[in-house]
Amino acid sequence: MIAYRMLALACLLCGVPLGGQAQTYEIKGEGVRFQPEIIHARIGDVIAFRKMVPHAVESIDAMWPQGAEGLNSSLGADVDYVIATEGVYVFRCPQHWRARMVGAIVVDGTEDVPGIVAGMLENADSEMLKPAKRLLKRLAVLYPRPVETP
Ligand SMILES: [Cu+2]
Repeated sequence: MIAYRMLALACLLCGVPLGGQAQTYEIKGEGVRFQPEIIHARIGDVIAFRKMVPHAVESIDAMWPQGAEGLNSSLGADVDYVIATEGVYVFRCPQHWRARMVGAIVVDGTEDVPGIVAGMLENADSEMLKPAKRLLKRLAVLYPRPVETP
């Protein structure tokens, strides 16, 4: 019983819901794309970037949940990232940014994903963030904004 309580406390502290098994999701570098490009995950899940030669992963600051640890891997290196915060995470390969090599993680339970994605799309009008637009449009289709009734 005490052990169970300790476990429950540990799970509370690390944000993993008790009874929920943390999953590992693999994202591979394929050509100049992340495969898959969009992943749905839960807090506590691990995103495992594999087959990263000749790629790298870098969080896009303007499209990353506030307070979440950034991501910045070395060229060609595998990297594991543990999801600790709700939100929508958009990352890129700096080597193939111009080729629009971008990916996203959407965390279950995130409030107003359509609103977040719409905000990111507006941001992506700037010349600097334009390469993210293709992926954000895919996200906007997956998470449409509710139709407003007059
Ligand atoms: Cu790349």
